Amino acid sequence: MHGRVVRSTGSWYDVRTDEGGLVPCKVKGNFRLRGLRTTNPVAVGDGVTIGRPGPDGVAFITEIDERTNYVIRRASNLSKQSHILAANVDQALLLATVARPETTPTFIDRFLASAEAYRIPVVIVLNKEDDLLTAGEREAADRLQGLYESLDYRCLRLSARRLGGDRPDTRARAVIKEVLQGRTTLLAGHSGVGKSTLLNALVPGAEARTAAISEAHGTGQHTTTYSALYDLPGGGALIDVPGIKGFGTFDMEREELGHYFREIFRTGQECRFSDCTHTREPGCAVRAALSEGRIAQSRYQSYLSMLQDKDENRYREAQ
Ligand SMILES: Nc1nc2c(ncn2[C@@H]2O[C@H](COP(=O)(O)OP(=O)(O)OP(=O)(O)O)[C@@H](O)[C@H]2O)c(=O)[nH]1
Ligand SMILES: [Mg+2]
Ligand SMILES: [Zn+2]
Repeated sequence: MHGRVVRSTGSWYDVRTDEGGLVPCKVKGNFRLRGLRTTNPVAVGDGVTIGRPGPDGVAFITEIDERTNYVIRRASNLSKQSHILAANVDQALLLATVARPETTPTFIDRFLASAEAYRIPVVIVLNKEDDLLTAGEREAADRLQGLYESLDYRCLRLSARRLGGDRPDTRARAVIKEVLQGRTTLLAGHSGVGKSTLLNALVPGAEARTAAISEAHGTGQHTTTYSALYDLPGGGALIDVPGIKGFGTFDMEREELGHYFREIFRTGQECRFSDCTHTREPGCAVRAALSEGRIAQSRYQSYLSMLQDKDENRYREAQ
C-alpha cells in the first residue's frame, strides 16, 4: 500500500493511505536513508510504501518516495545529526512576532537563506498584529515588513487569534486562504509565535494544543511536540511542527552562502572576484552597497553570522 505520513512522534508514524485509511506504522531499526544522518528517517509529508498491517494493526514502512525537498534543523548543539521537520512542501509560512516572543532579523534571515538553498518559497507572516502591540512594536513590524518586501518576499500582517472565533476577520481570512489554497505549507517559527493558533483557525476540528507565553521569559512553552499534517478544507494542507530554536548551517561552500541572500547575490555579481565572500576582499560591491545603505546592516550581519558558524561548524539557537 502507498500513502503519506501525516503524523510523526519520532518512533511512530501515522500514514494516510491513498485509499483514505489511517494506519499506524513503524520503521525497522536498520532503516536509514543514504547519505543523510538524521534522527528521523521518515518525516511528515513523505510519500511511503507500507507493508500489510500485523495482527496489532501496525504496519512497517518499507520504502520512501524520492523527496522533492525537505526542511531540516540540526538535532542539537553538539550533534552532527539533523532532524527533518517536514518533506515535500510547496512553501513555508514563516511566522514571526516582534515581541512575546521576539523573532530577531537574524532568525528570519537564517530561515530565508535555508529556504532559498532548498528552493522552498517563503511567505512571512508578522503575527499578533492586534491591540497587544505597543506603538514601538508596531514600528518594529513596519521596519521588518519594509525590509523584506524590498527583497520581494511577500509579507502579511495579521492576528491569528482574530482569524477564528465568533467574529473572524474575514478580509485576513480571505488573504491567508488564497496563499494556502491547494498547497502543502509548513508552519515555521519560534515556539509561541502562534503556529497552532493559525492552524486551529483554518482547519475545523484540528484542535491542536496552544499555550500562553511564559510570563517570566516572554517565550513560548514548546507546546507542540510532534509534527502533523492537516488537510485544509478546499484543498492543500498545513504542517504544524514544534517551534524552532535555531539552525545549523546547511552544506555549502563559503562563497556559496551569498547566493542565498537575494540582494547579496545580485550585488555580488559586481565584485572584483567571482568567489568574493564579501568580508575583506578589495573591490567588493557588497560592502560598498552596505556603506551606501543599499544593503541593510541586519542582513549583512546575518550573513556574517552564518559564515562564521560555517567556519566553526556550529549550531546556533534563536538569535
Ligand atoms: N495576541 C495574540 N496572541 C496570539 C496570536 N496568535 C497566537 N497567540 C497566542 O500565543 C500563544 C502561543 O500560541 P501557539 O499557537 O501555541 O504557538 P505555537 O507557535 O504553536 O508554539 P509551539 O507549539 O510551542 O511551537 C497562545 O497563548 C496564543 O493564544 C495573535 O494573533 N494575537
Ligand atoms: Mg504549536
Ligand atoms: Zn564582495
